[in-house]
Amino acid sequence: MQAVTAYIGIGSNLADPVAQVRQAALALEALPQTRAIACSPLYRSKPWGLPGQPDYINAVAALETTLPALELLTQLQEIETARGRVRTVRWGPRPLDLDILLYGGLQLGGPRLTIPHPRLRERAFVLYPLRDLAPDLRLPDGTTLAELLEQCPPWELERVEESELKVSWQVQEIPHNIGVST
Ligand code: A4P
Ligand code: MG
Repeated sequence: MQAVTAYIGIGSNLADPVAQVRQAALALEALPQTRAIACSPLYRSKPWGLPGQPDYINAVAALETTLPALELLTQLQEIETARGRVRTVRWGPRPLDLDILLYGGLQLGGPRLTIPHPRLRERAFVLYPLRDLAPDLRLPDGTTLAELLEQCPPWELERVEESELKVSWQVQEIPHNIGVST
């Protein structure tokens, strides 16, 4: 299988979220059949969906992988479980949440997996780190990231200071077309 570029949303709001995101980046780097390309800067964001929980730390990672999408999801869920994730309340607090945001040009609506991620378009904590990695990105339906950003101000989103960070990858320039490769 030809390698596909996948974007993974990383989120944490429990148990030292900055460290959780850093560890998650390392775990993604170690996935089989996968090469880590880049990790965005980290952002602090107010909880979306369910108020009254701690602030989140969010980032997005770009991977090149030959894992099929469902197999990638299984691997991500194993990483979440290893980080102590217990699924209780939807949108509730969690030490680690890993979402497949995009998987090449794939559009999928299955019982276990929806790609692009169904709430991608309305979440500043996903769109701004995606812009850091791939400003010219297009969704499989042709919508540009720039169009989505226009509709989604960076409300209650702030960059985490460099001094708080120890993520292993540098942000790199990513080729323009990877968001639509298959
Ligand atoms: N699933 C379907 N599509 C996908 C996909 N593209 N990637 C299924 C990952 N999983 C996908 O997810 C429930 C089920 O979604 C999975 O079993 C999988 O088969 P989950 O992780 O078990 O539960 P969840 O995360 O509570 O639900 P959900 O709907 O995935 O929530 P979200 O959308 O991940 O939101 N606020 C801030 N500021 N930052 C955050 O990161 N995250 C959430 C979680 C809520 N509020 C937040 C943040
Ligand atoms: Mg999730």
